[in-house]
Amino acid sequence: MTAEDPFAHLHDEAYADRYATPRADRRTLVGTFGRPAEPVAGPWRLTLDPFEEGLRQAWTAFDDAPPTTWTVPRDWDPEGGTPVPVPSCWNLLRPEWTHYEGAVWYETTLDWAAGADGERAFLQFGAANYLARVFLNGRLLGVHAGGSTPFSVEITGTVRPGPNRLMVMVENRGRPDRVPMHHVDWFNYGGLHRPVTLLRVPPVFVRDFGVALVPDGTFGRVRIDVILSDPVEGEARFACPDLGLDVPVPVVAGRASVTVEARPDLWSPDAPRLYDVALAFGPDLVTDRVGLREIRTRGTEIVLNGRPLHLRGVCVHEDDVATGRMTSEADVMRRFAHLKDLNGNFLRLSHYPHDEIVARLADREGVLLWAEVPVYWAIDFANPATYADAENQMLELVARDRNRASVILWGVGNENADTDARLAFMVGLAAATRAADPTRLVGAACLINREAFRIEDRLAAHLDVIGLNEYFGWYEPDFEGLRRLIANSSPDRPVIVSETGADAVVGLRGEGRTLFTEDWQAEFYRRQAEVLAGAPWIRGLAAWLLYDFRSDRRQTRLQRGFNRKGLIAEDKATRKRAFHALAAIYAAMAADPDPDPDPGRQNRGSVV
Ligand code: GCB
Repeated sequence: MTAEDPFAHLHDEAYADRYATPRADRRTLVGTFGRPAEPVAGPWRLTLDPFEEGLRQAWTAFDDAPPTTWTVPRDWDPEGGTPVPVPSCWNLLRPEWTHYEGAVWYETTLDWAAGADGERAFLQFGAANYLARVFLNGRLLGVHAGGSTPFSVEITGTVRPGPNRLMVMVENRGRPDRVPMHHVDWFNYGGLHRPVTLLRVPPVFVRDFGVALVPDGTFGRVRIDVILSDPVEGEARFACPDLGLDVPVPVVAGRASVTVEARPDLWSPDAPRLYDVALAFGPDLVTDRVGLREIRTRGTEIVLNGRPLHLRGVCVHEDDVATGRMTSEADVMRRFAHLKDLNGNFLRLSHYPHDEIVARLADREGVLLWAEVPVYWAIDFANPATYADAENQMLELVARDRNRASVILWGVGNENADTDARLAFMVGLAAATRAADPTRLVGAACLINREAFRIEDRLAAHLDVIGLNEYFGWYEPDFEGLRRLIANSSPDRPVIVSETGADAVVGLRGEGRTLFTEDWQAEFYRRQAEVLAGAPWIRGLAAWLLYDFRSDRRQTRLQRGFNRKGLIAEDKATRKRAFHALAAIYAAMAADPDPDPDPGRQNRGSVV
């Protein structure tokens, strides 16, 4: 488009090509690590832009001039936007926005006061669903894909003292090439649903800082990994006062890895011991609070700190009737309290990365976590761009949560048909995940052969833990298939039932297998538990799921836009009968957690 031809943009369908770079991805992600993060508090305004006129017409180049001074008409001005809070999901802010999927513009003024000489500054976004383009003073600073992981853009050099115009375009269309694709069983909330903050750092700074127990069975070595912003040489210093550690860390070409001897109290759900750690490089100082533990498999067992572990869990979506995907500490602590009342020790964070505070609080509270990326159902496995997106989301998640002891397993996929393209995709993703983080297990929710009734998925050979999603007794009328599946399967590695469940409407009662009744949902869990007890290689259960959640696939008079498999209704308060049934099952499991240990195991320790 030129200034001379106000109509050229109407005929330019390649308009988005001008806004494809620079990418904001895992390479540009800056860990906060205890540095003060200033909230970009707004006020923010939001404008819906279903046709992406903002890109077509370059709204980002507009100045603040009032309409009385315009020489040509405009289709956007900052005053036209609706004041909105950030973070938030736009769907819940106005009734007419509930089902809006498309582009919006967030706009605010960033007031800037320069800091120390040479200081660099970054804007950090906790998450933006799905595609975000960040413009400061009309300049595109970064494009990020993926709705649930953090990203940063550097504003040094673009930001000026005084007011700066910050515009963020967020677009959340369901598309077949995205991760997830358009067809999912949850609600596609849009927007800046996690905090936006400003981070100031020295000219050369610590981008990434990992601290983990070396998983070699000795429980006596701690590895420290550091990545700096620039390929410099020098020496960093690592300290952990409670372990008596204060050691030099030589940096070569901006990277460092050292292993030190230490005898930490190991982190576990019963004793979630955390240590304060710090790393200094020049004027930069980063800190964290980490648990040190070892998670591995041994035959068909999952082993935490050398002791077999049985996972008593429940899946949970990040969904709230009032705030959508936006979460809070109180919401997370309520989840943990419900898990405790279920006599559980494990949450599967379905089906995408949840807010960073979840794993931080789980570290503190001693909750075990399965964290995953939304490689869900029939995503475009043959598309290299889709793979790159999935891998980037996974590596951003790993970078964000690598120091969280509570995260024991990375989930690389959920219920994906076993095609060649999917196998290549998932094997690559599992390998990339392991390479980025050798201190956790890699798993996925796998498939069942529904004719031969056995666990059969070529991906299983590439995983540490096989996830099994099964709904015998709900989508299938009885449990016979599950009995056969158990009799016909002899996996050589641990299996977790990564989902099983039944819908129930609060207060609906009935005899026998009357679907959607609280009675059948409760009985379903009792029968499931009986049958699953016959499989010694099943090392955990993640019931589907803690709370009812919004899903537009669910439109019967009983569902009314909600998946009703919650043990608790969407009010996050009303417990269904199945809640108590599962609590009793888990109480019994906790009392006798490992009735049939792996026969190959030599020394049986006590069970966590
Ligand atoms: C599944 C999916 C989960 C669904 C659930 C259901 O297997 O993994 O996302 O919500 O079943 O309720 O059908």
